[in-house]
Amino acid sequence: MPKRCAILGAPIETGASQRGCVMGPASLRTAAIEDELRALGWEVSDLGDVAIPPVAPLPHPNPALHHLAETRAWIGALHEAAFDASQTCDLPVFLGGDHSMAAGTVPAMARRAAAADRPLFVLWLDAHPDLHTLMSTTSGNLHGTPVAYFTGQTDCEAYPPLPQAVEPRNICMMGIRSVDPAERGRIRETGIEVHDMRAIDETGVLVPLRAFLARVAQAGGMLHVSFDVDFLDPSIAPAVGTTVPGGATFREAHLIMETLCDSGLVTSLDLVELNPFLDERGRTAQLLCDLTASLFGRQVMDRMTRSYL
Ligand code: 4U7
Ligand code: MN
Ligand code: MN
Ligand code: MN
Repeated sequence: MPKRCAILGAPIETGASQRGCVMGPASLRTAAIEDELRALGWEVSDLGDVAIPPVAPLPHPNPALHHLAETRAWIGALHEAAFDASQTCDLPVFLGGDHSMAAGTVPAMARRAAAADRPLFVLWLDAHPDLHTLMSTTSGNLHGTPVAYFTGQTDCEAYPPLPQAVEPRNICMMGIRSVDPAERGRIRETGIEVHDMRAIDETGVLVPLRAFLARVAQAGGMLHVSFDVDFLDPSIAPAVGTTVPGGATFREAHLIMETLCDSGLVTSLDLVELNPFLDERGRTAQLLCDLTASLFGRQVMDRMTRSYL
């Protein structure tokens, strides 16, 4: 029986510092993501884009916050739509949209996992830990806050009530290379596993990834992958508003996706922060599409065994 995938667009850009992520889902569809996954033997249904009604401004004690009311509405709408999408398939793919959308998708996947009596694990591929609370962010850009919210930190009360928090020990971050002081403290307090770019230089991507996947398998967990375009080096992925030098290479990123495929553990995926306004002839959208294909089973050469350990 073919495995089923649902595609859900999340054209949200109110969490980012620059405009353009609203075009992310359209750009990934133009790169033919649906056809690619179908060619790999998956049954794919495109559920279209989520939308929100107009909202009134929401006051907040942190005057730096941008677009709190819209972002809050997006989080609520995405939570419901992502949960519904996950009920129709094995592996929903959420097309972003800025990373504040993970405040909708990840809690929805935690709710789905809890209903199946399984723990949710999160692989966070990003230059940033996105661990600001609504009080600690100084930029006020809410795409820097989803991890604080879905791990149940205080000072995120202006977001919708969290039905199901993600355990910090079930989160693994890779690619990190830009951490603000408040986030540094929160990583220490929560004990979230962080493999910064120096660690990846030292061990490669497979050592920490295999150890994490073994933990997920051992616990019988579901696995959500949140892929921020700025995880990649800006030289191969220019279409993002928050580029940081020294990111993952083309092969490091594909090897992660190929290994995730072999593990058979991934149960949902975010593709976030793609800003097509900043792209060069669609190359970042194309790369993101190819990386997704690797996660869904595309191989350079057929392999007899597909072991990830
Ligand atoms: B992204 C930042 F200050 N930490 O809070 C902030 F460095 O979803 C960046 O990972 C946040 O792209 C980046 O504005 C959010 C900054
Ligand atoms: Mn703004
Ligand atoms: Mn991010
Ligand atoms: Mn980032």
